[in-house]
Amino acid sequence: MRPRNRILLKGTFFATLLVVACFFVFQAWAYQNDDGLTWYKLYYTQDQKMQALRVIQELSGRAPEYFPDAARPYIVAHISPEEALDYFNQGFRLEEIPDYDPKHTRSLLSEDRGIPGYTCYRTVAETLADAAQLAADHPDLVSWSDKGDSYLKSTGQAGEDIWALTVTKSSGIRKPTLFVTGGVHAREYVGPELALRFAEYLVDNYGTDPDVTWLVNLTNIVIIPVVNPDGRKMADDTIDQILWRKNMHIHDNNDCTPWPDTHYGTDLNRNFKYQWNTTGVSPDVCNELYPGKSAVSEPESQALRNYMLTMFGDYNTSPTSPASLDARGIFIDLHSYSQLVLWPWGYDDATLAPNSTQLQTLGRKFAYFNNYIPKQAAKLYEASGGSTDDLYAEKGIPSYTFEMGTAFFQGCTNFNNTIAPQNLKALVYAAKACRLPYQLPKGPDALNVALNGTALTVTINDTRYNNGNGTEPTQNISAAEYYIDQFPDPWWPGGTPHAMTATDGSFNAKTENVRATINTSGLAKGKHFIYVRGKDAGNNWGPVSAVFLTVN
Ligand code: 0X9
Ligand code: ZN
Repeated sequence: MRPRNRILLKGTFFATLLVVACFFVFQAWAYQNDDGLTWYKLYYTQDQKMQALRVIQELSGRAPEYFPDAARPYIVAHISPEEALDYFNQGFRLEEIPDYDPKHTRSLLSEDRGIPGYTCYRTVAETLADAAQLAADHPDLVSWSDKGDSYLKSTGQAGEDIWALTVTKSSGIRKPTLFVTGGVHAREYVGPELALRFAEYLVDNYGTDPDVTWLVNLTNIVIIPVVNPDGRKMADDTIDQILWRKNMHIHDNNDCTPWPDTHYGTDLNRNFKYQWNTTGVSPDVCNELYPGKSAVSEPESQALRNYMLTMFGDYNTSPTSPASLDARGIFIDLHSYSQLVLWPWGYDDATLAPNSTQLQTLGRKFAYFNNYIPKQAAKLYEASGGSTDDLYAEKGIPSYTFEMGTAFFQGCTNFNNTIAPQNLKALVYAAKACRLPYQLPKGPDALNVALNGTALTVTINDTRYNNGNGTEPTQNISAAEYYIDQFPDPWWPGGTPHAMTATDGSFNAKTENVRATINTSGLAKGKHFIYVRGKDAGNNWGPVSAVFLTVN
């Protein structure tokens, strides 16, 4: 945190006017540029919105940016001491910005979007607006709905709703759920952006990419991009580099000033029910790990918890007995940073989750895609009251934390080139595997699915795990098969499998090229799905990959 000089001017106007005037003169003297102007933040209230817009116009190029969506909205303005006093008298609160760099910011006059200096990340307002637009543009694929209030909203202050995006093709069929959350911790820029890009990737490739198409047809993909919008608005402000983590709930009338060095709020990832307030927490309301007054005390965690408990079946009888291996659904909570894939338990490093072996297999599979280290969450450090422990404890659903990247305010080059593409692949795999998450990850992947006329070729590979923390057992490939339009799933038995053969004549390796010739007689004209999967010698079928077959 760079040092700052924070001066908030408030109090009775007449009593302070003289002091204030002297102060401005001093500040202007201390920080003014050669032109006699000083950089200030002009904070305004919701009631002063129109007034703020007038100031921006009035100052023209001297008010290069503003933050209408910040928890405390403000304008950045380059003004004289006389102007500063004038704005103060008009009701603005002023705070000088000693080392403001105009080159760092987006211009008010342009169409620039994103967090200033980190423009690959949409602000809270942009994220919510773009998600709402995605739903408006694709009503058959996307819905956008309000699942509750943030703390500030629930207490009648500004605040936001907690919004959920569901990507799935409207139909009456049963679907398993992949649930993805981002932005539980305000300062972690990567999560919300990745979550929304995942939704956009699915929508953009629906109908052209065969895997995306069946995934959206047959899966409920539910995404809450910003679980903690109030806190994230604080962290959207890069002039101050406010590394806000928690929500915006002030406890015991303690606002924990001087922030940004300490912060008020509840750590939402310590506020969930299972094992609440047992490990990795602090009773100090100003500590980053303050877990709240009681389990699920915060409106954000209530909204998230109530909603997530409705979207999954119940696959365990208690947190201490293994969930059924037929469980359906996956939960991934996107955080940053540390390049880790983590699974329950998080609260205790001496207790293995009852499905620890299966959680580890899927964790090593995710880590194959993002190249992170897979491990039990509590082996990083013990932390109670996380949402992933809670869902796994309640329902037996495999639940993961991705700790992505290498910084909270992660640079955009790394995000765009590495973090986003790698983690998108992990999320697509999660969408495939959520049909049977305790079984499919043991099986091989079907890759390079290609059709040349009626000649179908595929590579079946059993070796795709990250072995950076223990080695996942792998087996030779033992079979491969394809289905025409009938998706192989225990919910819909009776599809017709067509066996494929090893291109080299025998199934005797961990990676096999396989082939078949598709008999298209009797198929209706138009587009068909060819679904392919492979099996290993441990009798584990892997997830499906698809290709389109067009019959003319
Ligand atoms: O502490 C957290 O809530 C997560 N890390 S973060 O840096 N994003 O704050 C980790 C949660 C995973 N659980 C455990 N380590 N127990
Ligand atoms: Zn986090």
